[in-house]
Amino acid sequence: MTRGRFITFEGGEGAGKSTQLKRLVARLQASGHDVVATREPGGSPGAESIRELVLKGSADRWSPVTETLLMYAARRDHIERVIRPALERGAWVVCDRFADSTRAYQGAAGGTAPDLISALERHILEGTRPDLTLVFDLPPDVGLERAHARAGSEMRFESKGMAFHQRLRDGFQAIAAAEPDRCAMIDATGSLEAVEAQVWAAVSGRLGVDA
Ligand code: Z5A
Repeated sequence: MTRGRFITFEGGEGAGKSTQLKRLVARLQASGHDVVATREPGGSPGAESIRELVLKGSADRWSPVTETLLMYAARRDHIERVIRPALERGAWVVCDRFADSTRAYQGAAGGTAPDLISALERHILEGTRPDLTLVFDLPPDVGLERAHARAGSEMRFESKGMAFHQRLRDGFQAIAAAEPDRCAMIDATGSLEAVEAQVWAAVSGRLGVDA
């Protein structure tokens, strides 16, 4: 059995990841792929319980280091119970946020030491890394406006202030620049159709899928 493919969607608030993830999943399914759509923090029952803890409450409820550990506790459960079994049976796993969000939110924007994050990546991911990461990029004020306009979003991170969100954007850009073979930058400022076209070009071009 060939291992499946692992695609992650990353970027700041309100960048349009969830909207585009649904479109990509529909397109991959229409072309006959077994697709598992999932998200972080969350994606397994235990990780969804941790999501409740980490996304609710005041902006300073958890320190960046505590958040890092909570994100990695959730991620380990998600990997063990959902991501790895799906990849092993040959499915395509499409995940809304993954390890780069910890590097950007808790690391670049929050100040958690890069050494701690690298050690967690090594010991907890144990090689479960994305084949392709789509990094959605747009100015933080545009993303926050979109996120506020949409009902039902969690506000803990959205309420952290513009300087935090600018460091976040810089952090994601740095990740994409450091790993260009894995990461594709997506200009998220365009129309839904324009962004979808960029997503499809990256997935079909880099992973060789037809539709
Ligand atoms: N987090 C972390 O700190 N560390 C970690 O390791 C991980 C996560 C894994 C998850 O929250 C939070 O966890 C997240 C980071 C942190 N921070 N927050 N808050 P979430 O799952 O509730 O939300 P999110 O991941 O940040 O996504 P989002 O804010 O929901 O945004 P989005 O998924 O990128 O966007 P969207 O929901 O698809 O679109 C937002 C709105 O814009 C919506 O009304 C759309 O209709 C509209 N939209 C979308 N695309 C367009 C275009 N192209 N033009 C105009 N309008 C658009």
